[in-house]
Amino acid sequence: MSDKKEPGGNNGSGTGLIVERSKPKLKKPPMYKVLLHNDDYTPMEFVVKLLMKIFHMSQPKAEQVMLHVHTRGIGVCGVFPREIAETKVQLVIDYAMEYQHPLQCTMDLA
Ligand code: TYC
Repeated sequence: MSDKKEPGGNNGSGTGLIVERSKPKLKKPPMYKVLLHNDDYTPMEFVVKLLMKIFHMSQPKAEQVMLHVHTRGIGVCGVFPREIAETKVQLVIDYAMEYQHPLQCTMDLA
């Protein structure tokens, strides 16, 4: 007997019961890197404070990330689902603007 006319497959018993495979179709949300960009004007101490405040980094970790961005031009502050990444980017931009620093922050698919 052929299974061709049973799109969901059958159980070979001849009862016509369709066997459903129970593979969950839930997908993990796409994740985004939040990227900090270097510039020549924003003070190093300000960047460290911002990383501690917005990304909950320890001071040594924040100093490490700031120095990475300072020397390499760009660096990852964290990886988050889209809405959280968008919020972090806006918090960084708003905080920098409040103190009139030209610090730039963007996000990119991880
Ligand atoms: N380059 C800045 C300076 O020398 C420091 C800095 C680091 C600025 C990281 C932005 O994302 C940045 N004061």
